[in-house]
Amino acid sequence: MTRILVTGGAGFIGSNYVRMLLERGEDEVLNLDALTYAGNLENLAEVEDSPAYSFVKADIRDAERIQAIFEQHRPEVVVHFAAESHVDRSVLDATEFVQTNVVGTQVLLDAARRTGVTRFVHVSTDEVYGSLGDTGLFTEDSPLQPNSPYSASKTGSDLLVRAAYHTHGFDTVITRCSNNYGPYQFPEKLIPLMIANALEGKKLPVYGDGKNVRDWIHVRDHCEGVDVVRRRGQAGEVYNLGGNSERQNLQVVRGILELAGKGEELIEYVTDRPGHDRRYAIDASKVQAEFGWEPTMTFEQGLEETFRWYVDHRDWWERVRSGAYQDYYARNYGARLGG
Ligand code: NAD
Ligand code: TDX
Repeated sequence: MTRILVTGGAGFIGSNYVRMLLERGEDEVLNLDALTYAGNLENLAEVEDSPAYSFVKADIRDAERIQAIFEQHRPEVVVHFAAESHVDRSVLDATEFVQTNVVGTQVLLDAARRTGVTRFVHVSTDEVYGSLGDTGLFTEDSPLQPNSPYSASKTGSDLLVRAAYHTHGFDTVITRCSNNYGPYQFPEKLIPLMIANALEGKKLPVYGDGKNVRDWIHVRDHCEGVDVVRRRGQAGEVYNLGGNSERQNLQVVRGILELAGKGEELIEYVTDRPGHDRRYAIDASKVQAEFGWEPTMTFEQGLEETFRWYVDHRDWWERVRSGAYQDYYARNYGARLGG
């Protein structure tokens, strides 16, 4: 059994990853999460009674507290998901992005190195590479050209992880994945937002011309990819993970409307996101060649499964949509959406 400390395990991808580890039953999991607006322990209700699971509420920006937790629990491996993750929020205010994504990552690296952690897995994103034109794919050697405060802060954290390896010989690996979707995704990201709005008969706010392209991957495939890199990745290396499923936003939105049995009149074109990256697409051939990992779910299969999940878990997303989230929704879309 490996003692794995997962940061951000109450969020979307982190909770899917924790569930996967506990269902497999090979490791002990300590979930460290500050429970921001995006962190919800309900996501782990099915597995929280497992004897191999424990939770600690802590903020990765708090160096003293983080050091004490590492000294007490002595994790062997860290898998670092915790982050401010939504691009639109970073456009409105980048402060928390710099504090959590950059400063928080350095706090974790320091505590992990000082307490003898043997491997640090940093979960990054394809957005660090910037934007593509109509052709080509991001490889691990593509230049880092982030365009949003979110992606710039993720790039900052990637570079600090890289520096910990090169300067201190600390064992780190970095994964860079494309857009995730699936159960427990906070309904501010494209797919769950559009599903929830379609189910409620609300307008579906499409930014710009709707022709921006994302490479979609089901969260379970991403979690498998992170785990293969945790077990088999080489120290100091970066591994791209992608879904081989490029879709224009409008294709995604139309697919959701079809599943919901609703018409295109619900689509509303709204002012574009400032600095909106046009296209992301990932070349994941390195991880495929070295470890045989590849995504297993087609986008159409995954979207339908995800749609059903949101239909069956309406109480979950209605609860998370209340309160603080509503304030953000009004700030981001208030002036953009008519009626
Ligand atoms: P999320 O916003 O759903 O979850 C983030 C989690 O981190 C939450 O549980 C939150 O409470 C926690 N957190 C935030 N600030 C914290 C702090 N200061 N201290 C401790 N915990 C804190 O995010 P997600 O979509 O699950 O993304 C997880 C990771 O994967 C992020 O690092 C993100 O950059 C990366 N990633 C996401 C995607 C995607 O499509 N969602 C794609 C590639 C990479
Ligand atoms: O209301 C919307 N309307 C719209 O047209 C929203 C929320 C999004 N969009 C567009 C913007 C993007 O082109 O949909 C696309 C996807 O948007 P998001 O779901 O916000 O994802 P993205 O900006 O691509 O970033 C995501 O993928 C990389 C995650 O949020 C990041 O955490 C991850 O690193």
